[in-house]
Amino acid sequence: MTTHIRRAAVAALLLGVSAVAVRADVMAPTTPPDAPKFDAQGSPVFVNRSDIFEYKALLAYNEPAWVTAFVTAGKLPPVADRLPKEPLVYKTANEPDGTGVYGDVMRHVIGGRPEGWNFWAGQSYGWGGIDIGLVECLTRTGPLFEVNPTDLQPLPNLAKAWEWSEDGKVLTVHLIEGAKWSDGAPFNTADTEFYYNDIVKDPDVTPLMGASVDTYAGGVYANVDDYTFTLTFPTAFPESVLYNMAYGNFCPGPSHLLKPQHPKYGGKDYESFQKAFPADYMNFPTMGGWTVVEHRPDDIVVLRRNPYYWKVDEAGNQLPYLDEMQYRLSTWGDRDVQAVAGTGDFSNLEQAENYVESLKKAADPASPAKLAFGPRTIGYSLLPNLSGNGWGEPTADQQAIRDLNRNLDFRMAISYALDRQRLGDSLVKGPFTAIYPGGLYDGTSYYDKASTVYYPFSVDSAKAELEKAGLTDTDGNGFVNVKGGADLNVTLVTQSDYATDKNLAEGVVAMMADVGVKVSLSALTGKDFDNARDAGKFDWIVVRNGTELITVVQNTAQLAPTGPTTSNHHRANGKGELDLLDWEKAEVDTVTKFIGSRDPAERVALMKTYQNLYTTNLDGIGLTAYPGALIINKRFANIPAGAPIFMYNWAEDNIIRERVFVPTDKQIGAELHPNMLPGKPGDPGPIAAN
Ligand code: BQZ
Repeated sequence: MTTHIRRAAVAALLLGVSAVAVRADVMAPTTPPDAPKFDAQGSPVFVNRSDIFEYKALLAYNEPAWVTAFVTAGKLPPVADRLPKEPLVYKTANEPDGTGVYGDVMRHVIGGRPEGWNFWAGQSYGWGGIDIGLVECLTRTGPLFEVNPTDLQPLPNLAKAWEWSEDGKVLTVHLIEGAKWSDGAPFNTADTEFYYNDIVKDPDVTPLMGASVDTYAGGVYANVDDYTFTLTFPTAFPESVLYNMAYGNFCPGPSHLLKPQHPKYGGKDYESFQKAFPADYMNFPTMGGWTVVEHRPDDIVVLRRNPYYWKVDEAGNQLPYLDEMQYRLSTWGDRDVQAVAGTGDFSNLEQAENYVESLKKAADPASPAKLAFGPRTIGYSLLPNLSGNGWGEPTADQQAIRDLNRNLDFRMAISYALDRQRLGDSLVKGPFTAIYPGGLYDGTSYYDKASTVYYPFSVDSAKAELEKAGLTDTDGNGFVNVKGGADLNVTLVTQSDYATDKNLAEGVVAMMADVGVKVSLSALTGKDFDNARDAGKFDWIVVRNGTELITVVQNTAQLAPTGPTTSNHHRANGKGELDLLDWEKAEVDTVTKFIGSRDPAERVALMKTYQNLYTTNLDGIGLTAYPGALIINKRFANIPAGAPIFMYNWAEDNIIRERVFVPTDKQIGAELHPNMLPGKPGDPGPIAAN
């Protein structure tokens, strides 16, 4: 064996890759280069969960003076009667700028569009923080970025407490008592029971983020009383389910409106159920700080404060401090532009192409906005469709591509073909982007470099692996051919709402062409993209990664195809069959063990195994990773230091908007419905006191 091959073989063995897999003309897999040093501006003030809030009754409560006019007019009960027995009380010491004052508006700009308000039947509100401010969940994880790692557990929210049985198979959950929906109806276990048994467990209903029984480790739901329920599990202590009770998952809807529309309870059919509360239906009841009172399609969505919101500050001020939220319906790129210009108030600077311009504008002392970079948590992957048994109803040509996708040589060829440095530089030059092989991110708590296998850029290695996969250019036109002689032609689905997604996808098309693989781009807007992804209608897809590859403990089940619908690129076919490859079965086994483990050292070891399986087998093919920056108008107070734009959740959750305020002398008088409150469900808009 020549020295070169021997060296490659030894390197491969050290990395746990079979020496046989490495050939003389193929570059040996290695570990990824260290990410360029990039210090996040500002770091969190780490606290324990108990430092942030508690649940307790206060002697007296306050509300904005203009709201009292509604009480005087008999349109609202007194504020004390609108609050739960023990409201959630934010502690002043954890409010960066202390007790706030009422008034003003936060003006968001977003790229999505509301489809309707039935989040529980899969309708999108348009993202960008609309749903985060309306739909509250049993637990909360966004603010965990500032929680000491030694105290890391989901924060209570609508669930104020929980405990496990001795054997770890029964979780008892205690809801906040006496909280009300924004229309005054009681919040209780009628809502959680409907959510679990008639949304999550109903195979004909899919909530917006796809929560299924697998999200809750197969739990069986039972009510105990109006404010207590249990989940009984087949395995002991699946503690990760508490993370899966946060945003996007266990966020109950108002069963008093939803249930009558559900086919099981007299509703016409499932389609009517999904469409029962269209985007022009106003004042849909929420548990969030605000409620939608106006929607001008393609123009703006306006929310007004929820007078029954169940959170207060230590001075007894009912929250939120901000009376209004606006969501200008534009594009994601425009959000950055308007935030630095001061016509918008908030942006997650996540499209790296906008960094230089945004940094330049924000650097001006006269800039209306402040910009702060966080950790490198925005990452993109190319996901090959790994289903071989019909998920997404493939044509014969598409099936042939899936069969190739399931061949490691083919996936290695893709990785070797990608110059990830050039991909990152095509977005923005400088220390921002890092070569990302895929899997867990460098710089996050479970990352282990030695467990990470990286197939680096090498055109020759890519061509050699294509040949091993049976692909050669038989007609000499520069593109490899499938059996039967036609050019292999892969369709790559990407999201057209973001310049970054398209730019990366175009980079992949060009680099694959350089090694002789023809790739055609299919750029889809928001919902079409989400639908194509969830239905398996793609050969390859470029995705912006979710929180599970950053935090591991949030949405853990989505780290692998642990259930029929948990993976983004390998789901069960129409018969519910999931044809896992051997290494996928090993991933599932590793993730399932992690979910059931309460031993920190064991969990670290399991994630090293997971990372090695994922990157050796190229489950997803990483592209690039980079830090995001939070852009917030300077007039706002109580913005926590070091708040990342994305970690356990997006910044719209992380900064705790219900505690954000604008000092009176900085308020800009931009409310569109001053001194008005949400009307009754279905009313055409907000209402005045008189
Ligand atoms: C942040 C986020 C808040 C969804 C969405 C959007 C959808 C996806 C993703 C992000 C937008 C913003 O992301 O890009 O900065 O404001 O809304 O929800 O990309 O198309 O389906 O997962 O969160």
